[in-house]
Amino acid sequence: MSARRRRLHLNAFLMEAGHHEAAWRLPHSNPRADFDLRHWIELAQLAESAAFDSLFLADGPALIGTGEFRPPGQLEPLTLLTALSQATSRIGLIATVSSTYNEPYNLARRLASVDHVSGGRAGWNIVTSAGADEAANFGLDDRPGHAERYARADEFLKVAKALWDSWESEAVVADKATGRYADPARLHPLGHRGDHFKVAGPLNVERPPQGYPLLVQAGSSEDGKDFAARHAEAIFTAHTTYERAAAFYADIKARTRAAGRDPDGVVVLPGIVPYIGSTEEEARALARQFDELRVPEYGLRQLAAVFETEPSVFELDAALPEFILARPKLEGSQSRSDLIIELAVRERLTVRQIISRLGGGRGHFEFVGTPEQVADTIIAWFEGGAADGFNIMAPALPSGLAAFIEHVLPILRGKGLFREEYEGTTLREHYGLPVPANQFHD
Ligand SMILES: Cc1cc2nc3c(=O)[nH]c(=O)nc-3n(C[C@H](O)[C@H](O)[C@@H](O)COP(=O)(O)O)c2cc1C
Repeated sequence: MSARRRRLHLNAFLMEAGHHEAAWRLPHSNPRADFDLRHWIELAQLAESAAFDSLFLADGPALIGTGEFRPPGQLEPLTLLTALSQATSRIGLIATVSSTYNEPYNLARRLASVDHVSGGRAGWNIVTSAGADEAANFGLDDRPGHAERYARADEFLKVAKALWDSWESEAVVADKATGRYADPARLHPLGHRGDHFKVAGPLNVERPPQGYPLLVQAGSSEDGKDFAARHAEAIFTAHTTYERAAAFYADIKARTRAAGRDPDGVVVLPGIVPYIGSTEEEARALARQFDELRVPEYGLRQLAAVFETEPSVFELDAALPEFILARPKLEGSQSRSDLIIELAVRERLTVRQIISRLGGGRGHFEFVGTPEQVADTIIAWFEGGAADGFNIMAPALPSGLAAFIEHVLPILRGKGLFREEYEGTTLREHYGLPVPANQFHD
């Protein structure tokens, strides 16, 4: 075992003008940031200047809401990260991509391509897509059920890994003298025939520099945790309290062990939305500024979407309706609906208070305080067994990321908990994770 001190892993989770739903309305925000490549390059270079492990992008193949109250579109993340790979040289590049609305061959190829053009910096945040609106964009009348989506994801991963392995590292000979380009014995067809996919292979992209892109996962239901234990090398997760995060952390490490994998090979990364002020009062004023810009109608619609119901079932000054609390598991996002119910019941929140609490990070942990308090919280979760690092979700971008870098990172570095500069060049190296063995090569 390495005697090296355990270090925090920090991703810059980027989202147009910021994670808060009203970020685009702040005086200094660019409301058109979503499609402005200069904005994304500025953020990527800012995060890389601070030696963050990775950029992280969420995604889904449907409009977010109706667009009435918040920018509803997104650049396609693998395209955006490809562009950003040419404006950076070290930082990892993690894209969220659905296993439900893609085919393994196309997606394995696109991810392998990003890994090649970025020199080994690609990561795939695997999601199964919770929204019913997404299915309607793919020729389906109904969204596939929760268990069905995870069954498909499992087979998807099996096929994608085989495709990435289908070229052995030594497959290309490129011998000009003999005219022999590749060794066919080192190119492996799959002949896969399963419940969801039939894939011949091999891939038409040679084995990526990292073996395969770093496999990240988001989806913290029971099915999601079992899936993560089998496949994920990093997990993005949402928790509103330290206790819930610590329970999740212990659970996921135990499931990973039970799946026959090394629990240290799975990096657990909760999200945190930090509102940073030089005094507590200043931080509270900052958080208030965001909250006052929210349009409650947007929050209500988002809440209704999570609970797969209509906004009209909610009363702003009442608690969540009984039928929401009493319903069996949803077919959409189970962990997020559970999280909101748990938060609402624990803190006895009205609907008005709930949508305010979800405005900054959609259920991720929000923290309002001084740089020292933010750093102390991060350290408490890290050292107390609730996190291996965090997805930093700045409420406004770039200002919130800049504040975190300028005021919080020096404290973490002062305690030896975060790197001063990059020590490796690939995302796997930043995470301290090995290149996976090739299943076709012994
Ligand atoms: C922290 C977190 C982040 C997520 N981010 C996304 C995302 O960016 N895009 C998406 O389609 N689904 C996202 N999901 C939802 C799930 O991947 C999936 O679509 C859902 O059905 C499974 O979540 P569950 O396992 O909690 O039910 C996220 C889930 C979690 C817990």
